[in-house]
Amino acid sequence: MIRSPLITVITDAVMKASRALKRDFGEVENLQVSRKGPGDFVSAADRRAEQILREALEKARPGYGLVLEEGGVVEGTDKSHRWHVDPLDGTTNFLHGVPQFAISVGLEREGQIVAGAIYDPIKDEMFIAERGKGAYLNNRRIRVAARSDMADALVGCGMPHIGRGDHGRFLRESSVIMSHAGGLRRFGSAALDLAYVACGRLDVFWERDLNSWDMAAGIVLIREAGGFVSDTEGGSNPIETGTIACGNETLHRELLRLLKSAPR
Ligand code: 2AM
Ligand code: CA
Repeated sequence: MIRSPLITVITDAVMKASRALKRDFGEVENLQVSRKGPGDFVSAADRRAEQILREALEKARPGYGLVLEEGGVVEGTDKSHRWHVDPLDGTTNFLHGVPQFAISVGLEREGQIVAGAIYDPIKDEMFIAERGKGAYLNNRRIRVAARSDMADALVGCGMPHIGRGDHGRFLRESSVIMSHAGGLRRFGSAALDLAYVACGRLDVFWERDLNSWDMAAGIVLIREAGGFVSDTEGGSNPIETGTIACGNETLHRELLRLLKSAPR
């Protein structure tokens, strides 16, 4: 377990916000039957969790900037530190009462992601990592999976939906992956998918059209778990391009090769 002051700041903030989110998830399950659905309620839950995170992080580290999914960019006086905060990753799951969502908080220092946490309040799984100190799930050290054959691999992905992304491209890419992979999954929370790569549940993962708050914590988790992370073209900065591909060294390389082989 990492017991640094920084990790304590992050996990304390995340646990505080998770209590509100979990309570609200209980309500959402009751709202499914209402005609209007739980949409507005979920937006409020999202904003509430973000507010709790923001207050806790600002109190513990005054001056750090923030990049918030709901609130946008908050400039800090300390120009070398920025939090990337997703108070509810997997919003569509949450809205539909599907228990697969997470809070994700990552810290950028001088352009590098140096620490992060991804917390699944339903399964009570806290994934944490700090640069140079390893990656952990609850109190256990985690590693990416060691498989080297795509035919045995469980591949995670994110798919675009109505009004978003390039649907044709996703179909062409997933078609190539499907014909090589042991299995393909789409769980609906990119942050948790990245955490699952870090602990070896998923062998590889790719997705396009993501934002910094979806990926920041996951990037440091996977690297500290011995994995490789790039954008979908193999470039070194997923946050810049908004695309991500990751896994162990061998399967990450194979994933990039397969994506490249898909017709444009
Ligand atoms: P969200 O739940 O916080 O919106 C689904 O494939 C994944 O993509 C989720 O992690 C979702 O995060 C993320 N995502 C990022 N930007 C999105 C967008 N504009 N629309 C839908 N999902 C988005
Ligand atoms: Ca998200």
